[in-house]
Amino acid sequence: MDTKTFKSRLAQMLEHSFGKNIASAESHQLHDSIAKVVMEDISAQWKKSTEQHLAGRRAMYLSMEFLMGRAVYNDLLCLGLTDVVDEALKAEGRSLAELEDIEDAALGNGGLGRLAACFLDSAAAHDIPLDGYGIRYKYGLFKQSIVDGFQHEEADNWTKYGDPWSVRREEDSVEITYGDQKVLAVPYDMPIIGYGTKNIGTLRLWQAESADDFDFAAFDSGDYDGAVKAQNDAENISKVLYPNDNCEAGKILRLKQEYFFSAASVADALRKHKKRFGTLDNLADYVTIQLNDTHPVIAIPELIRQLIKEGFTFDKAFDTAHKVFNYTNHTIMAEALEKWDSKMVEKVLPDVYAVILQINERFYADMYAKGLDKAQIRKMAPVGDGMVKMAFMAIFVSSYINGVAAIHTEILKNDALKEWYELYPERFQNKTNGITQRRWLALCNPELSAMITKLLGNADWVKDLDELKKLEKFADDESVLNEFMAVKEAKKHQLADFIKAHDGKEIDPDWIFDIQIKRLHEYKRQFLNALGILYIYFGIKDGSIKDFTPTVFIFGAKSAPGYRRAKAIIKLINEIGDYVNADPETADKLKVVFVQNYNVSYAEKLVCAADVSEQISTAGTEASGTGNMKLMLNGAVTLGTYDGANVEIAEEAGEENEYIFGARVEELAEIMPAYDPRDILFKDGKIKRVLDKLIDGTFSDGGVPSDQEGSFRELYKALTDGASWHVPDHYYVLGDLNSYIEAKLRMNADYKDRLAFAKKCWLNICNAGKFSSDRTIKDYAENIWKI
Ligand code: GPQ
Repeated sequence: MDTKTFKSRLAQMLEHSFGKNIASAESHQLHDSIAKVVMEDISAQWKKSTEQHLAGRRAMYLSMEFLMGRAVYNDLLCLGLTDVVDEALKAEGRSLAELEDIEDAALGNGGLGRLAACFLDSAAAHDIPLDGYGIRYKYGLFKQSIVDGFQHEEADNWTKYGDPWSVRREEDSVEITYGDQKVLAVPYDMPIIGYGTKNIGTLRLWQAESADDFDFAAFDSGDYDGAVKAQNDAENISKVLYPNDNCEAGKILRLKQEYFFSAASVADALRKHKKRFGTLDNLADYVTIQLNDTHPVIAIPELIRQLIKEGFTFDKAFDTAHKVFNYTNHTIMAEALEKWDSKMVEKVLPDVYAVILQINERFYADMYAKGLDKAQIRKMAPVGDGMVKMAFMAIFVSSYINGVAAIHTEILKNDALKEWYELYPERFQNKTNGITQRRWLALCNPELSAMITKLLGNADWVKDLDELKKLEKFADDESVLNEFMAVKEAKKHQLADFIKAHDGKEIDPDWIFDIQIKRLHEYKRQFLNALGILYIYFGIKDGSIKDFTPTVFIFGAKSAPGYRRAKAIIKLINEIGDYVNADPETADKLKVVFVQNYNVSYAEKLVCAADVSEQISTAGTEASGTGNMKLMLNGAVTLGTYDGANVEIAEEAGEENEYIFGARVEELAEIMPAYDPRDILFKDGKIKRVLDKLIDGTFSDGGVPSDQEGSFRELYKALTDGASWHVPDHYYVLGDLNSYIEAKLRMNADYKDRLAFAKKCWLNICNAGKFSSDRTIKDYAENIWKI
């Protein structure tokens, strides 16, 4: 489409929808009409692609979360329409930048949901027939503001201005049955536009609605509440995203959500397959389903249940399920592995529970046949100890199980799922995560993108990130490094302006930008970063740290609303910020900024402006991480532990171009049993001085009644006594503190040689090719889905 055509169609749409023109429309009206013009434009091609996906073997990605972010810029980029639309708007005194007011589609918590979004993008770009299936939550992840240092949450009504990027497909609705309740699942389809190809994938999100109409009988008899009750109960199922990351929820509503979209998606697959072939016998030849963590594992007994209803025997249905399903594990942390109370599952889903028991029986039969020890069988059984163990059911039935980074998969095989690996070694694979370079470089960093394209002589890297390797020859080219530094500086200025406008805080673009952005979780150790800042602050003040290159420490993180210790850490970071930012003696050396409402759109600004990427989880706890890849791709060095994909980042870019510190997994296995953090606390005066600040009244943890323990004292006790961790300093914060400080100061000193530091950053960019989700998705397609 050329600018003229687009402009006239946009004007028509605005007139038709709102009685406005381009110059007079509100930003959200502009957004709505741009979307509608685009949707109209792609509709024939989308239909064609959908038919093509259905015509051959295809993969379904079942995920409780899809963290899509803002659609408009990405969709225009993928269609090659960015400049066209920008020109059309500018001609009328408007601009694409205005659409920044449009909400993110935040139907996910963090890495797991964002990974799903990157996979859809990569599959679409590379003509892989993959479609996403999830839930159309009315409210996505809460919006965060910081008030007096505390996190406040507000509902995220992301469709408040409508949802022009989705199409409601009433005709594909599915009825879902719970023990005592029937609900309608109505699909809304979002196009996933492939970059540089005609292929358009689909994200199908199910919305819960009442299966029965409004109850007029109840209404007539004066029972107004009763009249809308069924409707409310139904709609509640897709009302809100659970805001927990890496944590099991265990609630009835959550189980209902999981079953809701799993059952609807399975029914959808069967209906389409039957329509085409008239039989379900060859289902597994055409459909493969990837289960994104254990959340959709209930789809396994549900598929078996539906197939039995269609006349399959249990064994035939089980065999089909085995061929169809694969399971991705995203964590080894016990608190995130889903286990459902058997009684609850039986009550909410009686027919599905009956199938689960049959699967369990089959497990016992198979293991007896293999001659496994009885105690061992009991330990591994999908049902036992009064619980349904979703990960065990997934591994027992699926064809393939994968971890999300090399070190994570090794831990699964040798430790967390050792018995399962010994039983089925051929089922285990690694698929190191990736990110899409379309959003995380081309879209968010046009300045660096243009430079890369100019040096390479083409933009092939947008679909083949390994092309970046060719940039290594410029690693000693001063003019190239200077140009890179100028780009980085420009991105730092842009971020500083945005933070000023959005958070009211001033930062100096000439300083080092040291950034930690991710969910707030104890294992991710924002606490370590906070203590490190205090350590350095005191060091600068007492003169033991000299020539410190001025640094702004930037945090962005949401805490689960009920996660008290994580919330205490947010408050602590803000207290430390207020304290050190107010000290004139260090005012030209360090500053702490916690930005509000960190989300995909904010991430797009932050990753481009970072000099240092903080990836400091306790070794063995972060399955992969993907933020680490986004920051690397935009030319930041990693200050990180030997954990998750950091290991592979250091391997690709060279360890000399990162700052790796801290105890490794094998070391921790030796250290932890006898670890006593008080040995460090009472022997190391500098660490004690930092920790004392938590309990000496310097910081306020906020109006806690005097008979209760303050939340900072609770953090202190977690490090020394263990408190609810049972083990003191479970995440080895104090144990890694000195090595963290050493790495940080070394990095800080290295930064002074700007050219040498830029070379490290550059080599990170050159070697980021492996971390494209294009590579990951092709590996899934080839080695798991066999597409
Ligand atoms: N992850 Cl289990 C989440 O974001 N949420 C979860 O509930 C679980 C895992 C993350 C994991 O922590 C990261 O290390 C991964 O990079 C990411 O999944 C994608 O695999």
